[in-house]
Amino acid sequence: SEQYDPKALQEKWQPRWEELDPFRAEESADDPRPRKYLLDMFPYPSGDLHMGHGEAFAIADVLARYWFHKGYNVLHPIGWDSFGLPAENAAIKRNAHPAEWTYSNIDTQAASFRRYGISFDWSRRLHTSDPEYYRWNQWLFLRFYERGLAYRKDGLVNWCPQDQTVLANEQVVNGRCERCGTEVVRRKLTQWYFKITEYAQRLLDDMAQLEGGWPERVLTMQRNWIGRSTGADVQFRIEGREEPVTVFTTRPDTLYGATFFVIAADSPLAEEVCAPDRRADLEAYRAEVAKLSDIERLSTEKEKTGVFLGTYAINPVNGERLPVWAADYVLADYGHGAIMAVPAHDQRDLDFARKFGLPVRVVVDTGEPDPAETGVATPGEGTLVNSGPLNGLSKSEAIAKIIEILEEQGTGKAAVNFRLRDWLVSRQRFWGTPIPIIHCPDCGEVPVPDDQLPVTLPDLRGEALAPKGISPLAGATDWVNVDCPKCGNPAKRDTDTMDTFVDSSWYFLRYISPHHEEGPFDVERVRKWLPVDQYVGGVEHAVLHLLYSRFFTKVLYDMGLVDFTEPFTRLLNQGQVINQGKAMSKSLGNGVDLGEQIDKYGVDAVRLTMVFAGPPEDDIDWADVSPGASQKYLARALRVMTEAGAASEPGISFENGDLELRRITHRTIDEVTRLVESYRFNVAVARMMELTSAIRKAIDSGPGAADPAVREAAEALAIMLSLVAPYVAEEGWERLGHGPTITRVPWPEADPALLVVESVTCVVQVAGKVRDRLEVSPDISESELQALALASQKVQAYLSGEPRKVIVRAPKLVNIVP
Ligand code: ANZ
Ligand code: ZN
Repeated sequence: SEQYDPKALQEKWQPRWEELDPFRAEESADDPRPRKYLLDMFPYPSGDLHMGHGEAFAIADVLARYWFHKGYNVLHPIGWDSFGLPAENAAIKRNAHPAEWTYSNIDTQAASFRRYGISFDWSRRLHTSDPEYYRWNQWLFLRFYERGLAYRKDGLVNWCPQDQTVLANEQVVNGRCERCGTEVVRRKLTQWYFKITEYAQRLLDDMAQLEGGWPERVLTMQRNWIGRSTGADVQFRIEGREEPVTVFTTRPDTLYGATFFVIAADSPLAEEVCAPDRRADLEAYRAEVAKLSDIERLSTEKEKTGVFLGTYAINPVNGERLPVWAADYVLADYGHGAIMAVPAHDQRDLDFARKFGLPVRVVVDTGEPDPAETGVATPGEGTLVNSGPLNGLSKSEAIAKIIEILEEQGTGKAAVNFRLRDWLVSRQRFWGTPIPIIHCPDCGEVPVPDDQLPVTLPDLRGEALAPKGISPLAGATDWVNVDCPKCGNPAKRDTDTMDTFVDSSWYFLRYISPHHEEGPFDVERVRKWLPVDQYVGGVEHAVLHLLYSRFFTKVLYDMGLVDFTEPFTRLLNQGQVINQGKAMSKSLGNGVDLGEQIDKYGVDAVRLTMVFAGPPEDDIDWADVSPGASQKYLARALRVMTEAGAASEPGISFENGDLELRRITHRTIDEVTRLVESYRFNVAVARMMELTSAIRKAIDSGPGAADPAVREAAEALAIMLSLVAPYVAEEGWERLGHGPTITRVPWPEADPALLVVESVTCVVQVAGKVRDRLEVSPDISESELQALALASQKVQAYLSGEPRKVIVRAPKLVNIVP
């Protein structure tokens, strides 16, 4: 039938694609095509695909399909990030195993992806919850362990009371759990960490490789997250303590302005230096601080609190005795957990000094009023005063000078500090990768030998998974109790599982050889495909997944397993799909279901709507777009292809076709190519729509459907349209007499001869004398030409006021009678 029935087309072409398998990436070295690796952030299997997936995958598929047409050997894989809490919570609720929920959702999503017509190489499908995958998480963990990059320490960690597990710093957003929004509290626990801090400087430096390829805002977020500060480490003696205490300061120039000293209340140092008669006060205060969330602690609104510890620190440059306080506004895990307080030039210190009546001494004259009176600190530039050898210097001169002095004295040195903390990777939950370590009473931490990997999860379900604050694995006694691999005595497995961000930190390497058994990936093959040419995904991963993947890549580089240091050459962050100006949510009742939209309008109309809505980075408000209009457009497009197909044969020469339509076609090819290459996909779609109208016009009121130019235009349209509406494109291509599939047909080339816009020279006379020559289009109208001629400066010079008469002979002559 010639009617547009989206569902019929989907049911016709989906099995054909499966049979023809046109999207398989070729591994053979004989394949001469250059390679391209296009990667979508892999989905988490929580239910069916949603509108956000619909957008992200439709956008990425424009590029994948374009590259296939351009003759690249494209790798466009798919898999599932299938460990994680939602599966576990669902399992507890239904008294089931998390795998049931997980794999049934994966099946649902896989079927939806197939219907959605995304050009995946399905042969590389992976699931991170498969033992054949997580075995290599364990293998990598052990390699990190051997290199000192995985280690266990106790300390204060972020704890989510709702999810009953620890969180990495990156998973705490504004003091709340990134996943459930509950306020995070601090707990003292022994946990596993990856030493990402060892790579802080390289993570910063290598961003130079990403300039231009990654959105600037993601680079800025990573830079801020890594948070490099320069300044000095300064050593203060504390009365009654052997070892000096080091503080990190970005303002060593203000050292003479230090009037007190503050230690993080929750750091062990506070306890250690506290005078006996202050112990009780400190204990009470620490109990108060422990109740606070980080949100409260860091709030600038919050009144400053603290306790005097009954001891003094000695300023290394002038011997002054500074009272030592414990306070919550100094954080235990930043810098060295202690500071020199300079109230005149630091607002937090000033608030504290005013609250507790501590002195304020200006050491940098900034020309502003006295902070002691105004309550406003003066952190800016100025001239040093009250500072002995620094007096009269500028801030930067003083910083250089004081560092020199401290280095001479042996009491300090220039220092760099990073905000980045080590990555806490252990979790007290079930549905993740078991940590491959055995704890032996005699041997301590013993790695599980490589040939005993994977350590698979025990079979726990339902109630056994309920959060208890310790890992559910601890309850699986048969699993926990093992013989020590070293000494053979009874020992216990580590019962924590890995943060699922470990899984996603290297999955893009596993796609190259998803069933490889000799290592996490085939090193030789990876060399041929990586780094990823284009990564597409949401901006919410800016400092989580994207930072961790960069870190993993650098470690793998150091291990000699990869030959590049950045995994993703280009990154595209698509916008969100919202509705009525707001994020979709159950409570607002403004959710839109992808499956329902597809049932109603068809896959192609939904995909085209997603791509046409605006630049890929922008949010799409579903209330502002019209999938119905997209569907009507696709019906029109299919109709012109059908009519062109019925009126002429494939393979005819286009040379003698209607010149006007040929010009439009080639101009469209030229523009669409450039628009796709520059990621302006929405404008590319607009050009395709214009071409469709031009074909319609040529059929109805031009040279007619049989003209070769109509076929040429319709064939080009089919190929270009296949980037956004693959089903209509396949059907149109077939009706144009081609087959078996459009997916690998070469991208049309614009003929430069047809891009030249011809022009003619128009002579402009004033009173019979030639005064100007204009280059104009041969089909310019008389009124346009008259306006152009009168606007000419050269002509105006010979006119005073309105001419008496203008004679226009378009396009060649204008004669003006002044
Ligand atoms: C003295 C000083 C004088 C400071 C001054 C600032 C201004 P960034 O830029 O974020 O690295 N600091 C150091 N360790 C701290 C901790 N554990 N908790 C809270 N604050 C801490 O900030 C570095 C500055 O933050 C350091 O420089 C220190 O205060 C404070 F006019 O030292 B400054
Ligand atoms: Zn042992």
